[in-house]
Amino acid sequence: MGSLGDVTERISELVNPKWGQKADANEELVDSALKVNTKPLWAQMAKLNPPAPNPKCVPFIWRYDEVKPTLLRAGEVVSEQQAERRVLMLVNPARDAPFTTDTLYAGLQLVMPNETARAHRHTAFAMRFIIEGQGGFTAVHGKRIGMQRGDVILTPTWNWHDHGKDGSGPMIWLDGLDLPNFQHFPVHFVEHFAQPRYPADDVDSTTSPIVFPWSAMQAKLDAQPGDWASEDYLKADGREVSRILGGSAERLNPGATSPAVRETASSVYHVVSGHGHSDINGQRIAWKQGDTFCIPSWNQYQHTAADGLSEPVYLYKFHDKPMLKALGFYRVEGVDVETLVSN
Ligand code: GTQ
Repeated sequence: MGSLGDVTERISELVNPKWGQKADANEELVDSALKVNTKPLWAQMAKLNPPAPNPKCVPFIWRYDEVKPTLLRAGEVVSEQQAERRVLMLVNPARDAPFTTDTLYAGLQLVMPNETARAHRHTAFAMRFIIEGQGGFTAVHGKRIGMQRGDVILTPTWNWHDHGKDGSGPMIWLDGLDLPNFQHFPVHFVEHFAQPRYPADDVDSTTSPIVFPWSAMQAKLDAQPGDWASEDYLKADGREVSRILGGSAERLNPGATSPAVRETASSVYHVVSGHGHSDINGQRIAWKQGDTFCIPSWNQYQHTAADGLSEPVYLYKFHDKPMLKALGFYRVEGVDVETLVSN
């Protein structure tokens, strides 16, 4: 602690700096700025206003064959009580969890027979793509939904949800959540229900607004003309599935290539069936059924189905377009910015 005189002296120095004490005027200026908790913007202008979107995350693929053995082992080693959710997070090699891209989180979740992933609710929004298994179900706010391979099931913000499984063998699905948002917005929290399961009744997946059966999605894709087709997952009234995350599925006939896209949105893709490759910013990534790969913002991407397949390739993806559009952050290369500005 200094004396009152010291404090008065220090305040007087801050309010009335004596310039020209240091040979380097710039260094003196920066020192002085730091003393009053400020920093010159001009030293960081290009970093804060970069010439192009600059995601930290990099394109990456998680091969199902490589991840699944560890996930199944977790089913033996980690009990349902130990793990509120038994998930292997898909962590981008350029960042730590929860970043799959800079805005999206993905994880592979496993439930074993007669287990309960206990009921909770949280601010984060989830959309799940069912990869494999029989007899799995998720209960969302009192509605129990049977899981079928290829279905997309939503867990809207703040809805109670628990997961379970009857029958034999593992149930595995891909979780997509907006968890990276909460690194910036400190608004995310969870509440646990008093019992492991929230009371629920069975519902018909074909009429539930939070289930998108694969059979219906495939029929829509197949009804479109052309070697490449894309369909959004939309609510009955045409809106995106949430204000944060959206989703779509694509069909690529054997040998077909999708249009090249470069957008500010990022995506997590999952290969529903077939095999092929994606060219992502000049890097070629080969994939097959079960694999999951990510495309960070502004990385140009284009998919190609392998030649000589007897069936089309189907891809699922979730993305952050609804959130970016709501905030006015969505841009796609080649589209005139002026038209977007007037929206
Ligand atoms: O199933 O509720 O992958 O709360 C991450 C957080 C799944 C879930 C995740 C979650 C869940």
